[in-house]
Formats: sequence, structure tokens, C-alpha cells
Amino acid sequence: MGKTFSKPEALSDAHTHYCPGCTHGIAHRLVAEVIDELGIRGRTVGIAPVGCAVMAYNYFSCDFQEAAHGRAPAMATGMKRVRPDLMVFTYQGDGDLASIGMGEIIHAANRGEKFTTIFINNAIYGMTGGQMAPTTMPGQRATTAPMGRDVEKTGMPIRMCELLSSLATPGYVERQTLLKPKYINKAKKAIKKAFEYQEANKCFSFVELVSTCPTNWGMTPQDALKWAEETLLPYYPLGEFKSPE
Ligand SMILES: Cc1ncc(C[n+]2csc(CCOP(=O)(O)OP(=O)(O)O)c2C)c(N)n1
Ligand code: SF4
Repeated sequence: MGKTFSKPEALSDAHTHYCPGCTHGIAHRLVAEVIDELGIRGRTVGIAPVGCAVMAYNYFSCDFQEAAHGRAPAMATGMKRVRPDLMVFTYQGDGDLASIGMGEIIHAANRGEKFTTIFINNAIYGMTGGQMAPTTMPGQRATTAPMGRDVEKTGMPIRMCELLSSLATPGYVERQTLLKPKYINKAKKAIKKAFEYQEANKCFSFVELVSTCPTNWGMTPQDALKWAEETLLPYYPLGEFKSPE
């Protein structure tokens, strides 16, 4: 009997620690499928964030490094400059990338560093228990905003794709989501494109994936998908924001 479904080689046999309904696992799988399809596992290095994906190095079966909080783009810069033959990607949450590491990502993108960033936007700090992130929606409750995000005091949520695509340096910037199969297919295409631009030595490449955190949103996995589609997608529109072509 033919095999119709299997685990990508670029994923290890480890069971993940992600909560039920969390989309980190889907994002891992898509990245691993792309690594397999491009045949680059032996020369790919991932850089894990601080956040729920901190143990990504256990879940992928390619080389991995762990960066200090928000510093993955700096580590990727060094690695890619010293070994341009490697395929280097960072995998970062919104607290890690858009708050603590905001300076790192803006400057790496503006320098046009030729690595790929996978940005998981779940509108909250997941690992540490649901604090407000720069991406938290107006009125969305967080442990540090128990009455909901007050935009008078904290400003509006930061849209990373819009921000990065405003830089004059050429780059590839796309936002997709993992909320439904139809979106997941598009997310994989974007991830593949990002790796292909890196392989062609074209530009910095950035894929944002609008994701869920049912645990810290205080929702069931089903309600989290619905809430994200109704609330996050109108504010975080999907599509390609910038391409080097
Ligand atoms: C400099 C620094 N600040 C804060 C922390 C604590 N910390 C660890 S994980 C985390 C939240 C990460 O959230 P996010 O990046 O959104 O990823 P998620 O867990 O949601 O996937 C924080 C604040 C830290 N380790 N180092
Ligand atoms: S806390 Fe949120 S982001 Fe972290 S594993 Fe659980 S659902 Fe996923």
C-alpha cells in the first residue's frame, strides 16, 4: 500500500509541548515541508526565539541555535555573513520580535540581510502567561491589561509587515495565517518563496503567520480560530506587501 501522509524529514520524532489548538505546530510542519522540498536540510540552520517556540531546536531535525530574547536577527546576520552557503531562518513570536527585538528586526531588514524570518503573531505573550504584546488588539484582555488594551495609553497594535515593507531596501514581506486549510496552503507557498529568495541570494525575506493562543486568550481551540478570523484578520490583512521583483 502506498504511503499518503508522513512526517517531514526535517521534523524530529519529539512530541511538542504546545497546547491543544496552538498553531505553532502547523507553522513548524510547513517550514519542515519546505526544507524537505527544497532539499536543503543538511545546510539549514534555524534560530529559536525565547517564547513558546524556545524548544524548536528539539522539534526540527536540522541544525539550530538558541538566541537571547529578540536577538535572533543579529545571530542570523552573523551566521549568514560568515557562511552565505547556509540557509538561515529565525522563528520568532510577537513579543520576541515586535517588542524586545524590534530594533534587531528593523535594522536587519533595512540592511537587507539575506536570511528568512518566520514571525508568529498570536497577539499576546504566550509562554509567560498572557501579557500584552505590541500586537494585542484594542480592548483585548491580557494579564497586564485586565480591562482590555487601552490604546489611549499604549497606542495601536503594531503591524510588522506594513512597517517592514515601508523600508526602502528591497525585501520580501508577506502575511498569511494558519486558521484554515485554505490559508495554510497559501502560508506554505509564502514560506517556500521566502526560502527561494534566500537561496537566490536576493533579499531579506519575512513571513508573518497570524496564529492562535487559545490558552492565553481563554478560549477553546474552536473559539480561538473564530475569534482570530473575525478580529485579527481585518486588522492584519493577508497578502504580499513587498517583493524584490
Ligand atoms: C529580555 C527578556 N525579557 C523578557 C523575558 C521573558 N519572556 C520569555 S518568553 C516571553 C514572551 C514571549 O512571547 P512571544 O514572543 O509572543 O512568543 P509566544 O510565547 O507567544 O510564542 C517573555 C516576555 C526574557 N526571557 N528576556
Ligand atoms: S501558551 Fe499559547 S502560544 Fe504557547 S503553546 Fe500554548 S497556545 Fe501556543
